[in-house]
Amino acid sequence: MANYFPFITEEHEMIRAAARDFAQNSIAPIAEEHDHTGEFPLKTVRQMGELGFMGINVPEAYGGAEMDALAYVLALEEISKVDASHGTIMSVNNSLFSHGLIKFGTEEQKHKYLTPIATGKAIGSYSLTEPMSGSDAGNMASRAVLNDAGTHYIINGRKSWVTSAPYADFVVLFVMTQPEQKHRGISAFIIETDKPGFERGKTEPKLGIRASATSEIIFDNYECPVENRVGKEGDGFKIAMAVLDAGRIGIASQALGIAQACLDASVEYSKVREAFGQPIGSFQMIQQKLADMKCRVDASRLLCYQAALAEMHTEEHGGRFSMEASMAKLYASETAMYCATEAVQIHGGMGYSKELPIERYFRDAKITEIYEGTSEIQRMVIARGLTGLR
Ligand code: COS
Repeated sequence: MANYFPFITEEHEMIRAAARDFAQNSIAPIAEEHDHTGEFPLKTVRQMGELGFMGINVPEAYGGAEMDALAYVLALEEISKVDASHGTIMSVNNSLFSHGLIKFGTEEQKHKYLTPIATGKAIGSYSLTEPMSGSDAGNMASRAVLNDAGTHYIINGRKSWVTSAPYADFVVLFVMTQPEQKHRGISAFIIETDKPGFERGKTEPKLGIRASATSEIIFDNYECPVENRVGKEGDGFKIAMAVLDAGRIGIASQALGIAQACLDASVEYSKVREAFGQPIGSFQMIQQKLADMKCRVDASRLLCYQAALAEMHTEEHGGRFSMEASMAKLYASETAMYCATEAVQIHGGMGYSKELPIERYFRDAKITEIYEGTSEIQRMVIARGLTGLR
């Protein structure tokens, strides 16, 4: 496909091509099996780390590829087009874990934690959600209390829906240090999961992205050294939200990959499947579906590019890109669900069968409308950005 976009450089094309090759050659042959068994694809994840896909924005000094937000969008679309589970694991290491440390971490934290994550030698997680707080992220029950010596925080509580947690070496955790201050009393910490007081709950059986493992994590008098706090006490909510802005661009790219896969499969099928003596692509009702899918996929891609460019702009000029990130995530995730639904319909019985990956795309698409902020939350962020009202 011709590159119409002057902001997509040769370097961008190289990472896109490398991600596409890896996805098609190394992920495609195992995607179905891992979806079926739910087994975490540790081997390919490590290989993605060696190729630089696990720390695309991480500076080279900490083992990353030191590329921009657009490179991340391009690579993540290609990986997710083949398998959204790999896309999920890649996005957590890149944005949810690394972004906050790149922006708010100390030099020591970056060396110690970014390097293994960016090279794929370690798996990262991000933990904000609790059993009783999801969209209302500022309302959490888990606590961190500084000990008398002022050396460690003692952490207690239970966090839920933590992506990659069953395999995570490190977790960026958000808990209350000053509960009376509500969201301004939340602080961020880096957790090492091999220390006493950290436990994992059962791995969640999920509808989609089944090869990406998700579980609760439980803290029982976990001792976290003060040097593992990220930012100042009380900075946690803003760090969590800033990280989610970057993360939402990743989920938008993942959704875009799923949507493109649905469109590609549907175009091919409509050319070879015949009914009433003609390829079904000759029928106007199929043509309408293909045309609408194509317009939405391309519009989603433009919103992803816009969001990445907005992120790159704020890196130089300050400000926020919350609205652009939410627009990309909202539109691309609803497009993924739309395209997956239409792809199943176009494929008919074969779309419903496990013989083709279409039903996997359908199951995988749904989560993109839920995690890292539901579609309802994205609409709220967009409207607040427009009006400035709370
Ligand atoms: N970047 C930096 N700061 C941000 C921010 C962002 N994207 N969004 C909000 N803030 C700041 C605000 O500026 C405000 O600062 P002050 O305390 O100085 O006034 C503070 O954070 C609180 O903001 P706000 O009043 O908008 O917070 P709300 O409680 O209304 O929550 C929503 C805002 C709903 C948008 C937020 O809670 C959210 O995104 N929820 C969804 C969480 C989510 O995605 N969960 C999934 C987790 S990953 S599976």
